[in-house]
Amino acid sequence: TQHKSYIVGNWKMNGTQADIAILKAIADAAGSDSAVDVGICPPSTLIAAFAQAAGGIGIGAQDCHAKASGAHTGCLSATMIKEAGASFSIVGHSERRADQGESDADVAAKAGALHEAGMGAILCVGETLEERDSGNAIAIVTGQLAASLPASTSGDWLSVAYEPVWAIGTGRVPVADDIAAMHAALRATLTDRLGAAGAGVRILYGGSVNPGNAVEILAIPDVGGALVGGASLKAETFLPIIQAAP
Ligand code: G2H
Repeated sequence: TQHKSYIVGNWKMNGTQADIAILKAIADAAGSDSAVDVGICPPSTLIAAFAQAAGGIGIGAQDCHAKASGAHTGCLSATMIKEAGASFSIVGHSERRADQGESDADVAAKAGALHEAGMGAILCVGETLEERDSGNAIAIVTGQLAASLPASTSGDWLSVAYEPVWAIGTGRVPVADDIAAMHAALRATLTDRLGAAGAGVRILYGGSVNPGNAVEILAIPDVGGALVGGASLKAETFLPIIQAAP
């Protein structure tokens, strides 16, 4: 059961109330496109306002805490972002793995919390340039995925994003064969762990996706969509990527 393509914008630490106009432009042009699922993850301060204006666009968070509540200053639980209007969240983005020191176990706990809250998760994995050059990228990234999946998991709420760290915000993208090989290996890990449900999990590619490379990337076997950073911040660059979805 393969789903339709899933194109998600990750706004990272960008965006103010004024940018609801950008969301509306994207929703007007693509929100009723039934051929592709579209999501945007604004900073948490904008989730509620974006959810109100989202039309057919799914609104997600960029992170959530693994616990439901408690003494965790500055953090937000899955049920909090859900109440604000998010239907899913990114977890384990490489910027958080690096900047906040998140481990695979942390990411698995966050994904589990989202599942428990009845939300979707986009679970990010990816190798550094050093790891790519070592020739072990596939073993490293599939190991990361296996260790970042929550223990009791079915398929439907989950997406995976393969984001090579060296391709993020750099304009560099792996060659199509390398993306295809990694996605095939991640698929094998998913079916290994989830059985038949693993076949339906969408595996997104992320890292310097733009209007110029989206058609080629989205046509690669087992690329189920894209997680888009910089190019998702403007309708002029995000819409062509949505339209590039097969
Ligand atoms: C990778 C991606 C979005 P960008 O982080 O998750 O960002 O498209 O800017 O490389």
